[in-house]
Amino acid sequence: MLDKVLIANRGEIALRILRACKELGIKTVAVHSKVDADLKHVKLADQSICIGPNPSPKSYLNIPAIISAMEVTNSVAVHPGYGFLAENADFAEQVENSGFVFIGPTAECIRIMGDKVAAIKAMKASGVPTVPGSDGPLNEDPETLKAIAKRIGYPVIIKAAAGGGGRGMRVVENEETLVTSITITKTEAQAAFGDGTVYMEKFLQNPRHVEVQVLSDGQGNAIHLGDRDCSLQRRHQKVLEEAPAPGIPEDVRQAVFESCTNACIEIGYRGAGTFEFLYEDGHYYFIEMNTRVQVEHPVSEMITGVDIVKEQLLIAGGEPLSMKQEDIIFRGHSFECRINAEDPVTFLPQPGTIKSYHAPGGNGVRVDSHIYNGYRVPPNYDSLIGKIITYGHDRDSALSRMRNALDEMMIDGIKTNIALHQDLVEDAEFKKGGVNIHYLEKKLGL
Ligand code: MV4
Repeated sequence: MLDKVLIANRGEIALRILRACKELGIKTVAVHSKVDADLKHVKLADQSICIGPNPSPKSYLNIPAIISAMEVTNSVAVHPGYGFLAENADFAEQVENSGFVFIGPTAECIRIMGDKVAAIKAMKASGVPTVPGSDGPLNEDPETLKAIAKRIGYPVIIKAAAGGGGRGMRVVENEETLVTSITITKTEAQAAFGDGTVYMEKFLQNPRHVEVQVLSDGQGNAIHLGDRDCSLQRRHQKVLEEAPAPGIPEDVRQAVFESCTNACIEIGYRGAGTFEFLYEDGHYYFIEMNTRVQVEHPVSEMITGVDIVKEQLLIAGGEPLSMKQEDIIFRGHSFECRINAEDPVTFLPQPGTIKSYHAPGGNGVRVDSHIYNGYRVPPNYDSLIGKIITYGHDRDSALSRMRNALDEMMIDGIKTNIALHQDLVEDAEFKKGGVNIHYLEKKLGL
């Protein structure tokens, strides 16, 4: 068991990690920037250290400062949360080379998944269904490129191997614009990521974003915690998620779950991970793997009873997975609304002081948030200030609990997106289940 864990993150996920550590009797170290000294988890941690000024590159992304903090506090492991250094292979490598435990997969695994071409190749080899595509990086020969696109069929999408999460992509409708589009995407990828490698996929017009949560111990054991539907997004920012993904044929789902756990074993995956798929017309297509705990992990916890962050800590401590797939009982339905400090019309971040806060409650309602009365939301970081998660025996009851929870939640002093969520939970199409990735942006008139 890990003795002392340093939490290299902030906000709600830092508090989430702190709670899991405390449940397991693990000592905690909080690291924070100057403006974050009053964060809730900083107050609750056994120890805390200021690692630098407010800009993330000088604090939460400052690798030497974080490793130094581990040294001076005698921490044995670091939990990176999500964002910041969570998927930085160099960080994982330096942590391990300094004799500490990185709570996550090996640096090698992070590096493979960070290279989308390598990730797709590894997944395809393990039997995970992928998007019809170039099966590797694109070269410069116009005739070869045209032949690949012709085989796949237009429209196609050109993606940067170093991209992901919606960065470095371009849709191509026909052969006339193919070669120039590839050249532009390569140039942009080189400038943005220092790597101009690009690949081609069939462009799926109206897919859903469905992802599969896995846990794997790196000792030959892997399980899945089912899927989540994260199609409600705006500009690649997820807004409202649910588990399970509604309306997918059971045999198709089970086959893809099994391919994910097989892939985990084959690549020696360690920790919590997420396989991202596009789902269209009854088929799953793998697009990326996330090698971290995700914002929306609670909906999977609600329908399985598994504490994903506790499992991450146990796996990092060297324990083999304590449960088998048969032990995982899927029950009911869960939704998560991400509460952001943002303007409801412009979606611009709205930092400021929370004058008054009342959290919702009741049966099947969970709130993961670090905010409190008098807390000042700083302008330097992501605008996520909390998440409301509800559970119900079925989709309708989980949704009606969410409706009540949103009505109960009161945040005074800053603008939030609560009203947007209140609108969404009443939306007729969303209530039916299964809207695609374009639904929210279309509804918002974008
Ligand atoms: C796609 C696609 C359609 N076809 N790939 C955007 C984020 C990145 N993770 C992958 N993305 C997409 N890849 C093919 N072959 C459409 C998207 C996409 C998207 C995916 C998931 C959630 C929201 C999205 C919004 C726009 C485009």
